[in-house]
Amino acid sequence: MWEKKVYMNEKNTVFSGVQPSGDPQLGNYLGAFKGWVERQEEKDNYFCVVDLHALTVTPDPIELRKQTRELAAILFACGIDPDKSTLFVQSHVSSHAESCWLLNCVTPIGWLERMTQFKDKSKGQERVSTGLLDYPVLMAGDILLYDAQEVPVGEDQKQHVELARDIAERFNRIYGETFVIPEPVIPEIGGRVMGLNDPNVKMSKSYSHIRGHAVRMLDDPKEIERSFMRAVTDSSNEIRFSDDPDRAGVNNLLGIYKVITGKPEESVERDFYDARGYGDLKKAVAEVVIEELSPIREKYHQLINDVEELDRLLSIGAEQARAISDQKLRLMKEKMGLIVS
Ligand code: ATP
Ligand code: LTN
Repeated sequence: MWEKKVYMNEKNTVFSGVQPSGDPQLGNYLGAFKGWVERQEEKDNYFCVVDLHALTVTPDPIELRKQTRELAAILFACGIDPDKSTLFVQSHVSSHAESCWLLNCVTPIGWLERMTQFKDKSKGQERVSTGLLDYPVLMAGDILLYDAQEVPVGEDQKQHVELARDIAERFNRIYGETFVIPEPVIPEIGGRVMGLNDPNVKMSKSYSHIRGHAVRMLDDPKEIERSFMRAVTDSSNEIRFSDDPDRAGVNNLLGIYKVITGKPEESVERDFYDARGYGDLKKAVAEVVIEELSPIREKYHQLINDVEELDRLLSIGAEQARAISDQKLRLMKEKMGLIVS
């Protein structure tokens, strides 16, 4: 009876993180933030601005501090509600960096050298920081400290979540049951928004300074319209979903329209039966994006102009995160044979 009651009241724990590494873009919103907000009620949520991860590529200190606050403000503006979710900055909760060291000691180095992101980011670089190699272990700590069952991420981060599972299993095997084994959750829709200047490359905030690549979440309506009007398409003038790589531009535009309007594909295509060409499609997509992002931009400006309130919200988040993660860190230390005071 007691067990049943606990089970019925229990929500799955969700953990996800985002790096303050550039201007948040439409892909971050559709592939991540929108879903986080929509599912807040159903889950026990931890959302983290992962500033320690951002350090792996040596950002400018002033920019990093600024982008950390901006990203947190954007997340609150999207609708992350401090009464329903814990939103905090990674470096405010010291158990993240500490758990990374402990997990390093059970992670074979070969597991890290095999990571696709590490190989991509280190390719052609003369010097690569140890932090870049160790990035997935810090990420494993983020997830495992909260016993998260679900980790919503884009396709590109699936390998890192799988590594977190391997690390958790190895730790449990060596030291006894300690961690819940997490699952990556990849959104079906909005999973991959592509660059407007090159629809074969994922839209990404670290390229958001490149002209024509991204729609930044804080762009004003004129800029958003301009970006869509310049978007790369093809010469066929056919407004239909397709997996043909030559038609990736139009497919991307239709995908964005579909996620925002929530319409099924047939109905999206029907909306463009009478369109006179790609110009009409681009205008329609720009319109729904502008409508979606405008209230977020307004709320963002209110919050970012009240840094005291923003920092207050973040310190509440950090306190809530500490209450959970400190206990798990203590357990890890005990299991590993450290003297816990
Ligand atoms: P960076 O350029 O710093 O890697 P990014 O824009 O690729 O940044 P991340 O910080 O890696 O974004 O990811 C934050 C979240 O946004 C993740 O869940 C990721 O999967 C999602 N995301 C990022 N870009 C896209 C995209 N183009 N389409 C869908 N989801 C995306
Ligand atoms: N590596 C992730 C960000 C990230 C994360 C996490 C995501 C850091 N820690 C824990 C999920 C869970 C990225 O670049 N998107």
